[in-house]
Amino acid sequence: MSNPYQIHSFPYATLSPLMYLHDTIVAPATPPGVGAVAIVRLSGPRALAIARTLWHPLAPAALTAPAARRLTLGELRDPATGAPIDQAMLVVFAAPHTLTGEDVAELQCHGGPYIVRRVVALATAQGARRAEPGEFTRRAYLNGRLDLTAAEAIADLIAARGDAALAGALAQLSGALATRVDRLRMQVIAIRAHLEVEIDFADEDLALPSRAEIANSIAALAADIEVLHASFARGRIVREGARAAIVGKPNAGKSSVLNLLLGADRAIVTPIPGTTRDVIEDSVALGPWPLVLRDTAGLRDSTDPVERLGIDRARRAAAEADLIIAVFDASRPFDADDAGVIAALADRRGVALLNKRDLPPALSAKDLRDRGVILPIVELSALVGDGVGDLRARLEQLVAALAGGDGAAQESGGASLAISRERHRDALAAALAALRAAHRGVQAAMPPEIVAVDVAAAADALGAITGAVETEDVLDAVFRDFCIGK
Ligand SMILES: Nc1nc2c(ncn2[C@@H]2O[C@H](COP(=O)(O)OP(=O)(O)OP(=O)(O)O)[C@@H](O)[C@H]2O)c(=O)[nH]1
Ligand SMILES: [Mg+2]
Repeated sequence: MSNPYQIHSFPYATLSPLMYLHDTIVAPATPPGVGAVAIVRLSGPRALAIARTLWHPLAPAALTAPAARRLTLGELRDPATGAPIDQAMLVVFAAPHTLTGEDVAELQCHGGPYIVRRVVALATAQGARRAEPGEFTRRAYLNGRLDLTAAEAIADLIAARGDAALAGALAQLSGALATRVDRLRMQVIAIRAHLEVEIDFADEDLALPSRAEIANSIAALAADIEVLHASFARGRIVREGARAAIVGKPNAGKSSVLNLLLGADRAIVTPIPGTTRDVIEDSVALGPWPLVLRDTAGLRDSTDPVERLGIDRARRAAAEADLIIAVFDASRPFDADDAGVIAALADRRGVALLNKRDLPPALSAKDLRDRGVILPIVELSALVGDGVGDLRARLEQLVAALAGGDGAAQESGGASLAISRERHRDALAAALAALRAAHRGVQAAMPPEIVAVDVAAAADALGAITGAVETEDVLDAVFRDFCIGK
């Protein structure tokens, strides 16, 4: 598909030198450690020249200029001493159709940390500068190779922990979000254009849209933005996974349930009530989604100051969770601590577990229902591992519903596109606030100049999402989390 961001130009002549240095950067593109191959990447006007001072073709001298986009085998040597360092492939890409929009050279050497350090040091000795985290992608953005949502999608692809996150990141990389946001922004700009005409030709007899028409189009646009804004809850779950807090009274088997779901001995399990103090977090794949599980301290009235701190953390984890896994001990009669757990479940999604069903029963599903539990109830034995299939299936259904994978989102007409970053959510919220102010202005018959200010603010807020409107702090926020060499 065509890249809608080709229409925006990023004239670096107008950027401050701090934002864009025309130098050549170098960094390993592969992670630190031992591997079959390590890639050292150079980008900038001297990328090819610097690579060629280090790398010499092994084939006959005719091959002195390696063909663009072709891997060529050669030898890396220290230019100062001529000492050989490694055999390596070189591939060069000539600007502008490259990763960064600049000349790019990649040296594929053997994957030893020492070799990589040597190659990077030799490149810097030849005048390259070590890249900042995310600097390659930042250059790609500044050169108009990708918009900010695509840059973020690359980070999301790398961080993806399941098929759903991968699919979401790929859709965003191919421009789904950028196209949607850009269309909204064009509509805002069209409204602004109407207002400008009204300002400029106030005295002329032109067929301008009426106030009511403008108010209606602002309201319709705000409704569309609201839909995208509201998709954050779904999108975050697709990208990061849903968060589940495992809560219950002490000794109910919470840590055993965590270990069972993880298939690993992650949390300490003992017969002593009050074993878990801190929140213990780990994630498990449920179909295409990751589920982040948090095991917590047992909820009860305690006088032990350390345990009380743990219980505070448990309550916080429960408040932050998308889902609650409430664990009850089926081998013990219902007590005040269980009642306290049920009180914490009001209006929450999740599942109630009747654990320890391998023991003689003292508490039934009906007892829990009678005490006001409305969550689905799963009976299991975390010790024996019996019932875990039911639990996983239940949890997967719940996560699917939260992530909009239950078909509801698709039915509502393409609304399955979801934002997954707070940056996007906050920008949409700013656009909404500005449009609402504009709407109030139109209804209060404010002069078009005043309304136009709010409409322009809405367009800018939307433009910040893709980078069509850029500020230094937005760029810093986007690229801060990238790794070196990306
Ligand atoms: N028989 C039986 N024992 C279980 C089962 N699940 C857990 N237990 C035992 O119950 C005790 C407490 O288990 P934990 O998983 O530590 O319980 P917890 O809820 O994390 O307890 P705290 O961290 O103290 O709040 C341990 O001795 C477990 O082996 C079960 O399904 N059946
Ligand atoms: Mg525990």
